[in-house]
Amino acid sequence: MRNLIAAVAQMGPIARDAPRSSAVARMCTMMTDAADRGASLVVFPELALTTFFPRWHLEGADLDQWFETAMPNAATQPLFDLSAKLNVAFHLGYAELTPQGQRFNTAIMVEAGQIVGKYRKIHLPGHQEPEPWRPFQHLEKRYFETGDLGFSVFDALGGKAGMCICNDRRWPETWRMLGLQGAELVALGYNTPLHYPPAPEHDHLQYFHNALSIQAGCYQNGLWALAAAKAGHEEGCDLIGGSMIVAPTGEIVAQALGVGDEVITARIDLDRCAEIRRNIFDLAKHREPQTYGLLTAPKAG
Ligand code: CDV
Repeated sequence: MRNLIAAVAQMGPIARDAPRSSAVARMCTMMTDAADRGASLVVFPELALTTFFPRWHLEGADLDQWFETAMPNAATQPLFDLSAKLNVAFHLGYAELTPQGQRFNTAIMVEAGQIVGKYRKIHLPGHQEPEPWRPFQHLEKRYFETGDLGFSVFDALGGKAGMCICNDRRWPETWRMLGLQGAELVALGYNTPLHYPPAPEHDHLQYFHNALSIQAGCYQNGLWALAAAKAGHEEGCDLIGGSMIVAPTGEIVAQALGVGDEVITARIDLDRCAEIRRNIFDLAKHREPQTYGLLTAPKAG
């Protein structure tokens, strides 16, 4: 199956007091919609089961409540069951608490009821300590460890797939690491506030920077991207929409129009990756890694 219909399921806001079952029910509705349109994959957002809790300073049980200690679990089992019934693979972002007590911002790819890929977010934005001057916090650096699974590429949907999460999409290293391993399809979810407190002069560029990053990543590595937003006015914070499916040429082939629950689909021909990879971005032929040493030097400061 080198040629498939893929879906991105953007989600509108999730209230702080909404149980996981309500988010899962919304995802099941969108998975059914995607299947009705012939999709064999549906991509859900980052931290898709709950509201975006890093916007608050939380401790102890108030923090633990947002994390999953097993996957699947009782709340998410309906998604796994529906996926198997409809024969639709899915990508899901969630907060993971491991048996060893480690916390990660995680995404999985599930195909035929099995987890075939797992990724833990590497580029964690925000800050460690609460900063009261902000209208809302962004405490990902406090709540999550840097992902320890690397940027891995795995077999899925008849091709090579990879994942990244939200802030990762802004970093060319993310895409290049996936591209170098032959990824043909990258699934990603995001929660991006419209207002960026440290540099509000860039607020009007949020949609542009989202598209710019994803389109550049696709073109420069010759791969497809399926990018799903959690969008809309969530607990006083506006999150951008703009979920999209991008071709290896960098062209947007489908895009969400609103900031609510919305399924978009596109036909994806994985063989189109070769249009870019055999030509301008033939990585094996044209890269000059002996000149890129600074890219892997330890970071300053
Ligand atoms: N969830 C995120 O990683 N959000 C960041 C914001 C904070 C800049 C993003 O890169 O979209």
